[in-house]
Amino acid sequence: MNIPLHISQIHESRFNQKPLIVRSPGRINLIGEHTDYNNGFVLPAATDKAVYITLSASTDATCHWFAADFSDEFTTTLDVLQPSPKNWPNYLLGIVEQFQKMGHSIPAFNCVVSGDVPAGGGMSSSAALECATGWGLANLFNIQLDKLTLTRMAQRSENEFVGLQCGIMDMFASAFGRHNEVIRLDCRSLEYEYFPLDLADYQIVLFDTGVKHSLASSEYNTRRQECEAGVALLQTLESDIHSLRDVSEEMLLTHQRKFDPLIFVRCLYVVQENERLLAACEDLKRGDLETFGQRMYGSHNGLRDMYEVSCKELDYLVSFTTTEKSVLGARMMGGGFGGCTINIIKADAVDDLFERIQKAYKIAMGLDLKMYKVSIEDGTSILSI
Ligand code: GAF
Repeated sequence: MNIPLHISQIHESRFNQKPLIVRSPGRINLIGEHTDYNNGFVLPAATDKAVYITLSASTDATCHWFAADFSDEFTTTLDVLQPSPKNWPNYLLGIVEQFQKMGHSIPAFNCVVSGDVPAGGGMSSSAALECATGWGLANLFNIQLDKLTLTRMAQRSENEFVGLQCGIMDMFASAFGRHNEVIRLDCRSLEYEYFPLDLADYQIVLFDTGVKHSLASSEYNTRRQECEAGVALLQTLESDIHSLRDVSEEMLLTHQRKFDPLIFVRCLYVVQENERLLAACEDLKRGDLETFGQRMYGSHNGLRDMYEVSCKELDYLVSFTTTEKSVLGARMMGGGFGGCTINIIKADAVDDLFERIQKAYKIAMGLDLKMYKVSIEDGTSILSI
C-alpha cells in the first residue's frame, strides 16, 4: 500500500482539506546500546520503515486526530495538555507542549497517523512520530526549526510528557538519517559523522520476537539510575567526572571494591560498550565485517549478562545464529526486554535461515517469529505526492 497517498485521501475525506504529509523513519542501531544517556557514542541509521502523518489547520479550534491503523479517533483542545490513556496521542501532545514551552502557540490542527514501523519491535516508532509531528507543525505554522532542535524537543517530550527517560539516539537517527549511511553520534557533543555502510553481499535483517515484556520502561529508568549512582560514587573519588563517558575500564577496576557489585557491573558494561563501538567503527572503515560482527555478539553478551536487559526470546534468536556460517553478527537491539534482534546475514541465505529459525522459535517459545529486511534511508522529511 502507498501509505502517504492512503492517509492523505483519508485526511481529505474526513476534513475536506489538502494536508501536509510528513515521513519520519524508524531506526536500527548497529552497536552501542544504552550508551546514549551515558553521554557515549551510538551507531544508528534510519530505515525504510516509517511513520507518516498528514496535517492541516483545524477550522473549529479543536484538534481532530485519527490513528488510521487502528481506526481510533482523538479530539482535544490545546489550552491544557493532559496525557491520554490512549497513549498514541501523547507523542503529538508532548511535542505541542515543547513548542509552547519555546513560546510558540500552536493552533488546533487535524492529523491522520499511520506507518509501517513494527509496533513494539524496538525500532522506535514513538521517536519517529515525535519527529514527524515537530517537523510537520513547524512547516504548517511557519515556525523556524532546525533538526537539532527537533531532536532535543522530541527527547524532552518523551522524558517530560511520556515519562520515559530515554536518550537522544532514536530521534536523532529518525531526523538525521541518510540513505545507505550509518551515523556515528557522539551523544555528549552531538557531533556526528556519517559512515557509508557497504555490506557487499550481506544484508541487515531484523528478527522480531513478538514480545514486549512489561518491565521494559521501568527497568530502563532503573538502569539510568544505576548508571547515575555509579557516576555519583566516582565523583567522590576522581575529578572531572560528569558521566560514564569520562570513565575508563582501568579507573573502574581501581575503585571496584568501593562499588555495590550490581552498580559496578552496569557501569562496566557501559564503558566496555562504548569502547566496542569505537573499535567497531574502525572495523567498518577497514571493511572488516567479520570483526564487526563479532563485536555485535560481544555487545549482546554484555547486554544479557552485565546490563541484564535481554530476555529469553532475544537470547534464543541470537544464540541460534552463532552456529550459522551465513551470519556475521547478531544482537538484541534497542532498550531490550523484547522487540527485535539485528543480524548481518549473507543475502542469499536469509530466506532459508528464516524458515529454520522460525520453526525452531515456534517450538522453543511457542511464538510466531517475524522478519524484516531493512534498508537504510533518509530521515524526517515533508513529502509531496
Ligand atoms: C531506547 C531509548 F529510547 C534510546 O534512547 C536508547 O537508550 C536505547 O533504548 C538503548 O540503547 O531505544
